[in-house]
Amino acid sequence: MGGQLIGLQTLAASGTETMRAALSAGGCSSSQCGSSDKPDSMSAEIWEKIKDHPCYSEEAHHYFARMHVAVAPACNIQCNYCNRKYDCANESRPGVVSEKLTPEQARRKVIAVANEVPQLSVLGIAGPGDACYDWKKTRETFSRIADEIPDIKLCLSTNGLALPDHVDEIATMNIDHVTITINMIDPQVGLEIYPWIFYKNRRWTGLDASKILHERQMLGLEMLTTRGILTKINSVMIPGVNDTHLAEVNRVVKEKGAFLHNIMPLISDPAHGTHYGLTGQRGPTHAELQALQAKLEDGTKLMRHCRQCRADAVGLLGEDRGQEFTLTQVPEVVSYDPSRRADYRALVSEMRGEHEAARRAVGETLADLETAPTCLVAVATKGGGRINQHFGHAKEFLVYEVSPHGVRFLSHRKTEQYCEGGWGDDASLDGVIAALDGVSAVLCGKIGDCPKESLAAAGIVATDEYALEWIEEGIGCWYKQISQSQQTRRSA
Ligand code: CLF
Ligand code: SF4
Repeated sequence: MGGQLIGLQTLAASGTETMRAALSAGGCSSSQCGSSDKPDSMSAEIWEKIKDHPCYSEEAHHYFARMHVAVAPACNIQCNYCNRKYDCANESRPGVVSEKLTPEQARRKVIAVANEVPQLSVLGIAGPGDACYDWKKTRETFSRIADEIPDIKLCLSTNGLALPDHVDEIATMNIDHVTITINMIDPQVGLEIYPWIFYKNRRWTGLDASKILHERQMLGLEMLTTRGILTKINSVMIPGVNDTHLAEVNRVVKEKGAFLHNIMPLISDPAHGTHYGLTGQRGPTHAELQALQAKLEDGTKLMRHCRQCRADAVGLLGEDRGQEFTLTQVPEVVSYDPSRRADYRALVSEMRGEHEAARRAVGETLADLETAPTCLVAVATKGGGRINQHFGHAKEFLVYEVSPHGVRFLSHRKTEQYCEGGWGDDASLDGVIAALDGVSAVLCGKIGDCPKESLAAAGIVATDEYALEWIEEGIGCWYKQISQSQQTRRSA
């Protein structure tokens, strides 16, 4: 195996033929089935809505990109994990300040990105502030952009308080995806999260505030469900405040038709100056988050690939190209050229058919390994569904669970990049090893002997033997190989 490693970013900058050749490299060619294949668990109509949305479909996040524009900074509630100097922590990573734009500046920026980033499929408004409270700016931004790029998906995130006032317009504007942050369905729990809200021209505190917010969130969710708009519920997991309560939240939002539930860990830091940061409220550990996700397995479908991205993020979920598209770098006059996005989509449509076929084939192969134990495998990828990133360049690893039941995405683990400017840094490698706790193997596009030996000493197999293969295919082959060699050793 081996060969040149090609990321989607490179592909996107290439001509159509180069894109085709590179996207095809290393893949399974046993099937010609198309991307219209939908999972058995959903209708064709829903699949059509989510198949290009990187947040609503885990599969789509390998191929498609989102961008956010921060156009609606006003907010009508106070959350204890926010101090308003930073992005809205209901959707984005706290402690980050995004570039605020007018609707016209946002239009220019989105067109500039759409011309350069063919993976772009979704435009989101996700703070700072509340997209529904600052509705005029949200509406103007979406309508300007939808006029010029009609196939871009519009997506917004809200705390829900002002949502019911705008659901009818949301429906007529073809906004197919709405995120509501719901941290509680019991106003008593809300008392510890929301010190006040601003509603009907006055400020409400205490249980009244919490009750109003809860009722408005439930009403908004029901109204969206009735209109067939897909909803994602974000819940910030706050240990000792709502962590045990979130199972109940999951049950209720499922009942009310939510499509997806995204449990986000509270990120709390005194430097952020938030109430929780200053009072020492901790966020959940990785293990606590995973334990809760495991408990919710049978409830509303869970989102596990959220990156808590910036309110001005641009690119695939694991990357952020926002700094390449700050307002000063965007031309004063821009005109949209749809050709590269169209070419890219046509190619992805072909390739994800192959990917799906490879996934199915892996499932069938693994089913024979009845007695093999479940393992966690980490993968370094630049996108496209392939094992295609150099170990030393990875800033995150995707972690999959593999067993005779198949290969299943579990989570991502962020880490410091080990290799900068051609040199590996031992301190960073210790961090990478710590981030890979519990993982049996790392599959990557390339890895040197030195990190490979250190990983082996920590009990982690690292290999580039599956470079450029589909992620599930590579993991399946590795698993089959080690399971069979273990079996041979046992019977010898
Ligand atoms: Fe943006 Fe949110 Fe739409 Fe996605 S993000 S508004 S649904 S387009 Fe996605 Fe980013 Fe997680 Fe949000 S990874 S923080 S879930
Ligand atoms: Fe901050 Fe968002 Fe909460 Fe408003 S809704 S207080 S911007 S975290």
